[in-house]
Parts: sequence; C-alpha cells; structure tokens
Amino acid sequence: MSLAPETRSLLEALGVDAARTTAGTMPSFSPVTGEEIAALTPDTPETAAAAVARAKEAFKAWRLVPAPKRGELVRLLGEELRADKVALGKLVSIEAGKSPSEGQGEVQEMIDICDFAVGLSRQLYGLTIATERPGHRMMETWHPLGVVGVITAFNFPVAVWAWNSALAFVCGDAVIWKPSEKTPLTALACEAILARALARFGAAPENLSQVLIGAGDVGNVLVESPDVALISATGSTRMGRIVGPKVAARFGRSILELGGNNAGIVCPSADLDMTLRAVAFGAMGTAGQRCTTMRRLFVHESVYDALVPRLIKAYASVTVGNPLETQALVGPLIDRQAFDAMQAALAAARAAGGTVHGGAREAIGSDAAYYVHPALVEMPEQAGPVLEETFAPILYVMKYSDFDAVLEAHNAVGAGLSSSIFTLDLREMETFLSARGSDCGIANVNIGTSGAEIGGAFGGEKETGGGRESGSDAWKGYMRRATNTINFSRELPLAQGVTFDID
Ligand code: UN1
Repeated sequence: MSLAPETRSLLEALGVDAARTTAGTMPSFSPVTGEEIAALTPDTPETAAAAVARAKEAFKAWRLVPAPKRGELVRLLGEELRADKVALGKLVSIEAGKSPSEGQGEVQEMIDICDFAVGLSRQLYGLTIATERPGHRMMETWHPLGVVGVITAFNFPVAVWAWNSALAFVCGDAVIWKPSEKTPLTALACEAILARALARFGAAPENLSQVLIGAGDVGNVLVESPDVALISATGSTRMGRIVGPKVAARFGRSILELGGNNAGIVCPSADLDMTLRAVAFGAMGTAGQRCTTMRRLFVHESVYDALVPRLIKAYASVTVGNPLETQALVGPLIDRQAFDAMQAALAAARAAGGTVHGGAREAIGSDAAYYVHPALVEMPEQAGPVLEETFAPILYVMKYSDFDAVLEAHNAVGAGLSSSIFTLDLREMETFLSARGSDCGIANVNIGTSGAEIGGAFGGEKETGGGRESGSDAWKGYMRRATNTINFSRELPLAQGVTFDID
C-alpha cells in the first residue's frame, strides 16, 4: 500500500495546494508505512524574519477589533473544523500514526477549544480593586499582547496549535506557527481550514496567522526575535532548556509545556477493574507518545498480585497494527529514533534489575515502519531509566508499602506534568491532592494521567516548564495587564500617606 497518493487526495480535499507538498527538498514521512509521503519547501531564517515583520503589522490591526468580534472568527474556525473532522483526523493518523479514534479525538479537542474561546471572547475580565484614596478608582485592563510564536511537537500535531491559536485570536494576537518538521502536512491542512474561516469572516488583517515549515533554525528566529512577545513551546525538556533561556534573555514571555514522567499510585482500596482500564489507556494509548502518558506505576503490596499479572495479560493481548487498515489500539512509533530510544531504555531497565514484559518490534508493513509491542517493566526500585521520560510505551511498575514514602517517590523525578491516584480512601485522596501530595500541574483521582479536557489549565511544574495552556485562565498568558488608577476628585492625595506639598 502506498500512502503518497492517498495523502495527496486527502490534502486536496482539505484544500492544501498540492504544489506546496510535492516539489520541495524537505521530505515528510508517514510512520504508518515509513514511506515518504511528501516533499516540502522549507522556510529559511530569512523568510521566518519576514513572517515576523508581517505578523507585527497584522497585530496592529487585529488588536483594535473588539474581542467578541474576534471570537466570531474562532466560531467560524470551529465550524470549519467540524466539517473537516474526519479528513483532518485521518491526516493525523497518516502523519502521526494515531488510531482513527484518537486522530478524530484530537480534532474534537480543537473544536472544543474553539467553543471555549468563543465564550471567552466575551469574558476577558479585569478586576475593579478598592483604592485607599478617596475619589479614586483602580482597575485592571487586559490588552492584546503581540505576536505569538507557537512551536509544537509531532504527537499532537493539530490540537496544540488550536489551544494556542484559538486563545491568541480572541485575545487579539497574531500567530506564527512552527510545527514539528515531522508533521508539516497537518499544519498546512490547518492553515487551509483557517483560510476558509478567514474568508467567511472577511474582516481580519492579512497574515494574522502564518505557518513556517522547517527545522530548529526557523523556530529559532521566533525564539530570538524581540518582536515575538510570547513563545508557546511544546516538546521535550531538552528543547525547553534551549528555548527558555533564549526567550528569558530578551525578557520575552514563554509558555513551556515540556516533558512528563507521569505516575499513578494504586492504593489498597482501589477499584482494580477500573484501574486496569485506566492504566492500559494511560500507558499504551497513542503508543506511549503523549506528554501525559503514564510512565510509572506504584502499586501497594496488598494489591500487587491482584493487579499486576492482569496488567501483564492486558499488555500481552493488546493489538498493535496499522491504524489505517486495522482497529488496533496501538499504532507505530514516530520513527527509528523513537524505537532506538525505547530499546536503550529497556536495556538500561534490565541492567537495573527490571523484568521486561513485551517491548519487541513487530513486523508490520515495511522495514521503515517501527511498530513495537508496549512494554511493562517490573522494577525493584525507582532508578536508572525510570527517572527519565522515554517517549515510547514503557510502563515501569514498582511495589510500595508506605503511603508517605510513595508520595515522596512519586515526586522524586524531574518532570511534574500529570499524576493519578487510584483509591476509595478519602484520606489518601485528599492527601494526594494537598500541598504535600502530587507536585504536578495535573493531579487526578481514579482516572489516568492522560486525556485531559480542554476546560482546565494544561501544563506542569519543574522540568515540565511551568506553562499553562488551554482552559481556565490560561488566556492571561496571551494578554498584557494594565493596572489603571483614575482620580475623579479635586484633590491629589498620595498613596501610603506621603506628602509632597509645593506652593
Ligand atoms: C500532549 O501530549 O502534548 O491530556 C498533549 C492529554 C491531551 C493532550 C496531550 N488532551 O493527553
């Protein structure tokens, strides 16, 4: 089966100009078959700089459009996404290797954030604050911020753009998107879908949204440009260590959504049937390539033998296969590099005393596609590769006996994105959610670590970067706040009782 013609007709149906995907020097591969499906013309640092200049102009006009009117553009984007949900979801499956259900789930996440942002466009509230001076009023105003540079990873090739763009548009910002070089086609498809919404909207400035195709050198222009007010970057902690300091050095703003090393704790009272299903999806779903994937599991010694053998069985029976041709729950890894990293982690786990179940490559399709059976590794302790994020389906399982000690072990890794506790015990649950509990940005009870809804703020602490995207008040990161004090009296009282009388 050759995916190239199928991809081309899908791109055509989505409205992407074929000439942009066939004539270039930058190949694009599908992890489903490993074959080359497109050849694109990459941007250069020069074209990226020109995009920044154009975005700056677009921002100047867009910031003056009333926010609820800006919301109308996002409402239309949501409509276009609804119309193209199946096609875009399929392209996500081709380019990122997701199952059809997960590919479409990702587009649904885009639709959800559009709906959220439309409502938000009438709720960009500031506070009115009591002042200590008579005849004065103090308030906060939220203004558009500027040009937002969005850098995204291959694993959520479209949803993360939508989280950022839907909010940025209603907040009055212009967007430049640098998608992963592993998933340029879905980015071009989003650009085409947005173009339809913009055409219907009619009144948006040119270049409100631009896409830059290319590698790190192109993204670096956004990172270093003083004209890009906010960098919202999703990817590895390694990437964040490069991007974060560069943006900070120019006093830019950043929202970093980096690695996760997410854990679950299974307590004595846990509903084991439910826990089993939650762990299976959390650890094996999306072939372990979510930043929220469950990577560590602490199981209380009293339920270890009731749960872990069942989990090992579930691992053995999970279906791995071509997401376009089968109903398999687990699709391919993104590329060879991911496969090599997984095998290296498994070797290190063995060396550290781990017992590995699964993890072998499966001969599916051509040699250039990397399908693996998910691995469950029973570890004697949390050491070696367990402390690091490996972007592959490996779940390290450890036994615990003491609740306080397991909380400490839970937090004893660099990343701090997502976490779960499985318990029916109120004390354990509340402790896990308390100040001395999980130190992650997401802490769940009786559900897995992945699959967050868009309504909550998404992101995490420590090496996860501290940024928050998506719901709640994450929009504040995309606007600038002004504190206004207004004197409507005939006097000029100074704050803090200071006097400064001139004749
Ligand atoms: C990511 O992996 O970068 O919570 C994002 C989840 C999804 C988003 C994941 N809603 O798993």
